[in-house]
Amino acid sequence: MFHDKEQFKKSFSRRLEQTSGVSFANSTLQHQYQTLGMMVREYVSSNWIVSNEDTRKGDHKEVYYLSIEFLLGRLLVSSLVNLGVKDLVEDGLKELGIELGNLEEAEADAGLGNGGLGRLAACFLDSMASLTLPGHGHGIRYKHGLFEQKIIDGYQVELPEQWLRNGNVWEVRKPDLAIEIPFWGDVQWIEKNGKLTYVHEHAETVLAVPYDMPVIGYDTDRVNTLRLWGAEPAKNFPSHKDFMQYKRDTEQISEFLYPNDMSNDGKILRLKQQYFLVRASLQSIIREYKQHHSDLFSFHEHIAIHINDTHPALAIPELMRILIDEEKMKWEQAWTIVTNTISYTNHTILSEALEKWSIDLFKPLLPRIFMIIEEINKRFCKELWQEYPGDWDRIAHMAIIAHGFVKMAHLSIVGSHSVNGVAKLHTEILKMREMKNFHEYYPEKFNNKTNGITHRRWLLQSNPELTASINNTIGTAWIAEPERLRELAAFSDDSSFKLEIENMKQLKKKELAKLIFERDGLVVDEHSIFDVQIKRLHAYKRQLMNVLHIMHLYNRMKEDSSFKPHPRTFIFGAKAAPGYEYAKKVIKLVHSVANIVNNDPVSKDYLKVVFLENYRVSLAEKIIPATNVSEQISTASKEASGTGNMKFMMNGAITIGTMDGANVEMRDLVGHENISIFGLEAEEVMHYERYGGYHSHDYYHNDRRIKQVVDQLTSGFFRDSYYDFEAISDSLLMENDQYFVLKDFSSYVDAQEQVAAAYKDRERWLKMSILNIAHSGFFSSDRTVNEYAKEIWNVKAK
Ligand code: HBZ
Repeated sequence: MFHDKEQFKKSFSRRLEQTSGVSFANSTLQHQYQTLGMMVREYVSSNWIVSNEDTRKGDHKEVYYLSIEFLLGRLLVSSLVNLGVKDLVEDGLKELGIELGNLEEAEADAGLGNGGLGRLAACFLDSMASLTLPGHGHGIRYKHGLFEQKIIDGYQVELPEQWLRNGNVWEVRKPDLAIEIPFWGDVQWIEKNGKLTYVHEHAETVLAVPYDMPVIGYDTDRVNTLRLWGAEPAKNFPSHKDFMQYKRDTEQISEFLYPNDMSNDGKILRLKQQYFLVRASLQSIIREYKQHHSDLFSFHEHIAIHINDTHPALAIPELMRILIDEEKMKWEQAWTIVTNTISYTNHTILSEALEKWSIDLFKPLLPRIFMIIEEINKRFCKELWQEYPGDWDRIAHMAIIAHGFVKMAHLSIVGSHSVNGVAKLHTEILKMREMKNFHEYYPEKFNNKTNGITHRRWLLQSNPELTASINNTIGTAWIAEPERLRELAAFSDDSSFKLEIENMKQLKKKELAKLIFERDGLVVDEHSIFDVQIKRLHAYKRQLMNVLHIMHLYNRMKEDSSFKPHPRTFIFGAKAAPGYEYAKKVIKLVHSVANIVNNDPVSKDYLKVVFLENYRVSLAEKIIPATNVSEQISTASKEASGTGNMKFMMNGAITIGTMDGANVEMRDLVGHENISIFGLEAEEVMHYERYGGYHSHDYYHNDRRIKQVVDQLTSGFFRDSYYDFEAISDSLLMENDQYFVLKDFSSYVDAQEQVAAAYKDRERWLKMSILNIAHSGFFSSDRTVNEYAKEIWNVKAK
């Protein structure tokens, strides 16, 4: 069906009419998209079956990646790229009068994640399949992904996201493989055949129904599976309950993705989601495993289970439960299997994000799991007592259950054989600070796996023009071995390659300028510097510092008519968690600054501020290729890695950033002269945090530029929002500027000036840009996933 163009055209038109029930001439984009989607699924189905049967044979180790989020984005074009049929399809459709780009837009983003953590899971799926690793995902099929953001008068408003409105062509519902999940009830110990065993009585049961999606690798027959679980009422619903009420309560479990990245709100529905995911996934993994193994004694030799942050950490007590209660193993034996099966990635050191569950809430919902965690904790504390006799303080700090809470990070460390951070600096901070006690006790468990991104989506698919230039210059071997992008370094002084790089960027900027005009009616100068900060809105990511810098540039222009900066378009995209008031004020501030700067005759030809509403994966794919300057300006030590930074680098943007997360490794690779680094370093930040000594008032009083912009927040300078920015001003002055915005301001301004100077020097800029692309291959998630496979999972490519 995709072998030659004529054949493709024929099957496409025939199927379109068969499946949509309208004539080709009357078909809509949605009909056309659905038809092409179905054709792709059918095309991969035989390879999918072969891969699945291969799994069932059980002659090699498989890995399961458990994640509460998979931020997949759109799948049509990435599937066509990975199958190597994109050009053929694009040409064929064109001859039928259809633009592939329009079909692409007919697909809703699968936005089943908040940000970096969820997108990382999606990149890993792509890499595992492309490397022919037998690796599968398990997650939740949220009916509504991350909320849709509308901006009204500069304020964020959240609407429910509806990605399933037109169905989902990529999924196959498998009701025959549904699994019952019990909540609540009581645990009774009874004697059975002379042995004490437990029964879980009076539980309320929810049905977990799997929806499978094929994960198609690049240039390979391997098709892995992403299994997403949906919650439905079980057959035997509790008789004491009203059915409609019971139905609502069960379906609620997979209704919404929690929109809080970072903050832990301790809600019972969230805990239900976590156990729902874990229990369904483990049952399904073990059910398949048992098709070719009679017992679970060597489970860990055949299966690796990875938990993406602590959200699926209940996999540890749940697997213990299965081995002890169902398989009747001894505790010690079960524990060996569990710890050798599970591995854990930590994504943050921010204390407000660390998950803990109050016992009062946990114990009634998951009575048996709670008992098992108590036992894990008891045994762990006993071990600690032997190692550190009398050191109560240390033991209390390390305990899994303490002060009425279950600490999920502690459970994850104790119950796994590997704990990894997501960039070198982050892993060092984990080892030396945040998890110091655990690192001392289990040094062998800790390791680093610097994050990566799939270069297929983030370069081949989103920037085919740049991809073509690279191919013309160094050939195509880099696609299978992305580190070979380094061969581009030899062309960093080549004037014809420079010209091509310049042209490609210009093309993408033109496309983005058009999009901005269509969305907002705003005309931006295509030849201005496109300076971009796109990521979740957070105090530690310091979008505020970026805005204050824009205000400062504006103030300079107003005061000094000879100051004419190189024209710049500042582009923002960010969702704020719905309950995060500060973040919402920063969004409002971006709009208020835009209002002034974009309209004042003094500044409007030099400075433009754009906020792109409803930032998501598909929008990132359009923004990143068009970017000149990538803003990665978090307070040092706070951003575990960042992955957006890598996408920009791979598309030839120059980074302005702090020594934080993976920025540090980017600088080491590309060289300090090709990246603009500024601000406090992690050690300095942590020193201030521990010992004090930073007083934001000093910076406010001693730097006229700072005083001016901070005063403007509350002085009536923004006529439309007189009281809005008091909280922001307070965070900087009254609350002593927790994220060191004022402290880093001056070095940020200097770094921005250097970036502007570098941009003016065309030769230098293009050389920097080429060298960034050339050194970005390390950040392919293929490298990352290979490291996980070899050093943590012990799984091999097929
Ligand atoms: O994970 C991010 C880190 O902030 C970022 O530095 C890193 O690059 C990325 C991948 O490792 N963390 C998140 O995105 N975290 C969440 O989205 C999140 C979601 C739900 C939570 C907590 C955190 O309950």
